[in-house]
Amino acid sequence: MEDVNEKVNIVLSERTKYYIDREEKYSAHNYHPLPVVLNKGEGVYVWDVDGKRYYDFLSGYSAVNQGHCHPHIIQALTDQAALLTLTSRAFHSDVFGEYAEFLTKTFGFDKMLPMNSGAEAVETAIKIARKWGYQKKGIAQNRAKVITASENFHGRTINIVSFSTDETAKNDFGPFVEGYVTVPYNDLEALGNALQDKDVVAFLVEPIQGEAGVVVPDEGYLAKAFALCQENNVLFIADEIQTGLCRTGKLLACDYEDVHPNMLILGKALSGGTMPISAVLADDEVMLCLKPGEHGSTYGGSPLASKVAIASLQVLLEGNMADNAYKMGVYFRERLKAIQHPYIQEIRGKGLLNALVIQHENDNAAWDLCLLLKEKGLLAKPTHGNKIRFAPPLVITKEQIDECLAIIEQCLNLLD
Ligand code: IF1
Repeated sequence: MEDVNEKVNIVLSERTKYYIDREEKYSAHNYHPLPVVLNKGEGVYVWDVDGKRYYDFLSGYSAVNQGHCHPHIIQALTDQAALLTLTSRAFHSDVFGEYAEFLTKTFGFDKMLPMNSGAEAVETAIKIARKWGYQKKGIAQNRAKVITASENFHGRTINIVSFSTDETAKNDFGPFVEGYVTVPYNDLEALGNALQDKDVVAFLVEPIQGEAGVVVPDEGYLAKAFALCQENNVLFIADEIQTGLCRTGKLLACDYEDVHPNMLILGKALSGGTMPISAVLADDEVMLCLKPGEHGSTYGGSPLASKVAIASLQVLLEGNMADNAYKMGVYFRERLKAIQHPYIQEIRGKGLLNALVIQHENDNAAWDLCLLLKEKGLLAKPTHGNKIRFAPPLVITKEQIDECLAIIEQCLNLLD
């Protein structure tokens, strides 16, 4: 492998090219991955097919908060996999109730509804909110509206992209679903005005916008938005699929403002990166609007998912991973700012959900920087052009952060 010269000149091994070419030939081109082929993960590290080790600063988009292949989670997975993986919800299992009790008591809700992908859980929350609107708020049939924020990301289904403001996510996927109102993120006046519409059943929001480039709202925004929703008898739905489960330095990002949402959506790290596990949590007044046969999924709440989710949550709680994320996040942002590199426009985030905003005349600077970082042993990916998300597993140590800061500074200096 040639060393990196001034221009980002990446030479791929024959082995790497083989795997990339095969994917290119036989799978849809719905992603543009960094040119690296991984075959092993452990803790904060992943390895490529040539045996090179990297720091993983994406963590599977915050699904691997616990670190890759956490032994306690893998043990729970393999033990249950050998016993009983799926009953469907046509029958009961001996572990789903244990999972439901653990999850609801951990987050302070009466009930949970288990799903698989994050998008499925978002869809579920919207369906429940509409039901609640018709049955409890007395809205006329098919009039329910949900308020969402501009630059949102909540998944890729047709319904969810119906309220996306990102043309790339919705272009040529119409016709779209009605019943959504968009307000600017972090704008309480706009939200207050939109809440005057009596057909509004819910406000669906990310406590920090991940895909938009780790956009942190003003201090107090979440609390005041929640209060406005309460005043107008509207459900506040927190999508904590990416910000939840210790990622931002608290168990939930909503915890920074003591907001207890009417509905909480979890996913990603709920399985520690092993399999799709998501859930919606709410109190009885909302959740019991759903009656048997009105919603479900084949794998939701399976014995396998139940045991994996219990283990994943145990690891986060018993490992005090929120505390480490908080401390390492403060340290990381302070040390990165101290570099004071001319290409650094902004560093923002909470806990270990951070983004570096690049200022550079070359539009590909963020991508080029990620290529350089890869060469130096750190994997990260740009989001929305000039922002690079830095989100390592929450088990990272101060020494490892120091090593990564040195790599980042070295690559900023290599970027021409
Ligand atoms: C992709 C983004 C991150 C999410 C929030 C729901 C979902 C996601 C706040 C849906 C999923 C993933 C999806 C993945 C890339 C990644 C992503 F860039 F797309 F937006 F993390 F920021 N709510 N986010 O972040 O969960 O159905 O994927 O399980 O689609 O490219 P999912």
